[in-house]
Amino acid sequence: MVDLISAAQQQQLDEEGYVVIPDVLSIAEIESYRAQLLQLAEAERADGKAREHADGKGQHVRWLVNKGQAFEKLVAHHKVVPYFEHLLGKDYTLSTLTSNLIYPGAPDNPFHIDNALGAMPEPLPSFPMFVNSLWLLDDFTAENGGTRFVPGSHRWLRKPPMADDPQALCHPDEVRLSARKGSVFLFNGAIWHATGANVTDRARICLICFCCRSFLKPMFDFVQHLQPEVVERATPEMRRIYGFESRPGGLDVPKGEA
Ligand SMILES: O=C(O)CCC(=O)C(=O)O
Repeated sequence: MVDLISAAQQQQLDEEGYVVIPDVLSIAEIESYRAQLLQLAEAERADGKAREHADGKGQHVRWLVNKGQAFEKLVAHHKVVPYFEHLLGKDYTLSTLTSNLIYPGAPDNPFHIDNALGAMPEPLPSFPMFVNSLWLLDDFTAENGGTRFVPGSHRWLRKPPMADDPQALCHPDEVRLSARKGSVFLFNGAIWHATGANVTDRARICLICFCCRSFLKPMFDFVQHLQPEVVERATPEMRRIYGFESRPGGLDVPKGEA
């Protein structure tokens, strides 16, 4: 049974560019994902394979569906899929499934917009191309690295200032996400956003499920790089989200080479 988006949420998505979906993850799921991510992050640091950012105070653990079966539950979660469909069309695909660990001492990061939007000429497209979702494994606050973002900035069709411009670290209309763990912060990838500084003594962690329109090139090539058992377990909906139905091809293939 699919949960429907309310008219107020649709309006908020259109005008403000984001929504917080409450109570997506249970306490047991939150604790289990958080512990798994901390373990994976530590192992990747020990192996010299860590994907660090924010002066080494931030870390991404990527390719999650190949690193634990529990992460597959995020791919087609019934409480979140309707939002992606609403914004990106029913044939949307997964671009990355990753995570962001923001450790104590992390600084404010400069604003960015997601993926290919940063390389496109202005004005940016006026319809959503990419939709990001952060699955909160801690309460997010203004102190612990709650995401900084400028509500409604997707409607400006402009890129944020370059990272070395002081205005990339401060906008008069910016807010810092304050939301409960277990909720999902879902937003148009064209919103100006960034991780905030963590001035507490505990890591702030989220899972990230980032999706795009089916005609765009995803950041991760799931079709090529998923473990065979992950593909085997995938439902038809998950296969479509992984991108198995949006590969080049079709009828117009050179003779003798099909
Ligand atoms: O973890 C966060 O607060 C923000 C993540 C982010 O900026 C992104 O996924 O593009």
